[in-house]
Amino acid sequence: MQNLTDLLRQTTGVATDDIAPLTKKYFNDTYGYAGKPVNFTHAFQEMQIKTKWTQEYLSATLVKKEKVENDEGSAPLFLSYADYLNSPSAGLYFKTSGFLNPEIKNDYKTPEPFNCWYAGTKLAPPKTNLSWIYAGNAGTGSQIHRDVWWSSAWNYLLRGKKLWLIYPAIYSEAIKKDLSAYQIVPDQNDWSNVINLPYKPLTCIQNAGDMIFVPGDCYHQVINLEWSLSLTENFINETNYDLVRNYFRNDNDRNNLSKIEMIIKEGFIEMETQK
Ligand SMILES: O=C(O)CCC(=O)C(=O)O
Repeated sequence: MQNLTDLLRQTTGVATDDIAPLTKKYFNDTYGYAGKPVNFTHAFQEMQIKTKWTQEYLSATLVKKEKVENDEGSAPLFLSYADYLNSPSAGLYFKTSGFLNPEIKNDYKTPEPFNCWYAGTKLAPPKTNLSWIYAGNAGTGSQIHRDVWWSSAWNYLLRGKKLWLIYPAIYSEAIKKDLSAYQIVPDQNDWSNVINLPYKPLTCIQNAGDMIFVPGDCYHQVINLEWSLSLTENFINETNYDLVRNYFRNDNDRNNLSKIEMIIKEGFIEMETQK
């Protein structure tokens, strides 16, 4: 790890902010509207799920078989959380998909700064759930990507350590044309590729209890440095609706575009009534 920490000193860090509590106004004014990535190191240290979500609890609750990524190149596996924990294969990355079961969803309340107009819409029940739980050993992680519908995300780490490489939005067009040039293959003995990328990412090591905000227009790659368990949710609200609308405009599906436009309108009306 020493090698990596030394190398990261040669990069620009993701902003860290030790404010607590985090209000919606402060978040929107400082990071949300500006689309600035940040690591909140204090505001969420005490989230109850950090202690409640033990291996025993998650094994008893996450019983649905999920498609688990396997870095050993074999076909994807379908495993419950307990199956995943019992698997001898070290390179599995367990990610929930689809709706988190209600029991798990009721274990936490989305922090107010990250309220989501799509998740909260009264127009029709959301078709997809934008919440995921991830668990994986050192070396597993998420390849370089932008988030679903170009929405923004918060990622809360319950256990472990993650390395984040987040590219400022200005590089997105160039990165999109040459994604593989930005894909780092983790090597615990040699992290030099982190500083040899064509465009330089902002970097950050996320520790348990930290919450990272990733704006929807930033490509990012995440590598687990230890066994890690995290909860992540995407959101659409007054800070980023325009980006999401652009995603649907580019997608050429008039039906989806008109649905998201109705959700945006509903979001603004809701905001007005809360004033
Ligand atoms: O924790 C991870 O693997 C990365 C999460 C992430 O980037 C995402 O959900 O978009």
